[in-house]
Amino acid sequence: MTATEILAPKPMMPLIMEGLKATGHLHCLWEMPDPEAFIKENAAKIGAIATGGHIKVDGAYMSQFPNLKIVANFGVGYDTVDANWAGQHGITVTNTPDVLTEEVADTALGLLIMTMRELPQSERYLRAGHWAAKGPYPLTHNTLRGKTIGILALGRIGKAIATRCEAFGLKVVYHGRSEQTDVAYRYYPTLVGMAKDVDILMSVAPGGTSTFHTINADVLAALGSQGVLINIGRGSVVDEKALIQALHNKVIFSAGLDVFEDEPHVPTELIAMENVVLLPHVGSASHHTRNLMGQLVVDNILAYCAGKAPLTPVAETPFSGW
Ligand code: 8YV
Repeated sequence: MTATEILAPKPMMPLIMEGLKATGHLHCLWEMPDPEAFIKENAAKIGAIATGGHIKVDGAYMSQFPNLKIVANFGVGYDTVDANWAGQHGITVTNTPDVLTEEVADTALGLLIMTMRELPQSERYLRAGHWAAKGPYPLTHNTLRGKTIGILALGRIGKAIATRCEAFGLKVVYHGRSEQTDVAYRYYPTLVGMAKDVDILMSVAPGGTSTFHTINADVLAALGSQGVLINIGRGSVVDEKALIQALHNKVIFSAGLDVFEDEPHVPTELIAMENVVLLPHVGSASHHTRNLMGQLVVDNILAYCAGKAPLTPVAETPFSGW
């Protein structure tokens, strides 16, 4: 059967809700008096799920819907969706690449400069009245001048960050699964090897089991006491406990983090530290970019509804017809 109905398990941004409601086939699970009963009664009719990473869309979840064809994920990262399972069961997963690349790269550079030049700390200093009372904010230990940055995962966003870093005069190197022939940056086959050689480690790596705790105590030790970690990718890539230890024991100098292991919960140890800059996962968070991402979610599902190819299927689920 062609499953015509669309399920939203959790609320998403108004642009997505309105775009999907306009089909006349959207079902908002949180509005149901008995969500479980709704799923039992309507499972076979559901062809599309729109998700924003708030719930785990794993094999167990997807298998409730025998005619599910598409899971449209809000975000370029789709670590909350089991895309391998989907691919094995004829379900297409879509994400929202490209439209957020420049915004996330901008945020990464902002976070990098904030961390290196202690801008949030110096702003706090001014607001606390210390400038007038105690004199100027101390000179910062760090600067971007003469530094080398190592990018973990040189994908679309990694490359946009690299371009910006070059413009700032930084030397760029990278580590990833494989060497890329179309870039001039030096490739390091191991992360520890790269961490030893760089001043700044910039993680853009996606989440999921294959990258879980890739940045561990060994990598942080290799980065060294003058080293700075910036994470704009996914919190799960960094062993947060090891990071807290490393910051506490001055194994590394400082960190700038936009993502965390258990969002929106940020360890109190990190919040108490002066040598970290913490952002609440705002990499892509402008109206401009989030609207583009939201529209892509809608357009992927509308493509399914019209029997057309999805716009942005992920690598694990190449489209071969509905
Ligand atoms: C979003 C992101 O904040 O695209 C991603 O993978 O991490 C961000 O752009 C996130 O997807 C919102 O849920």
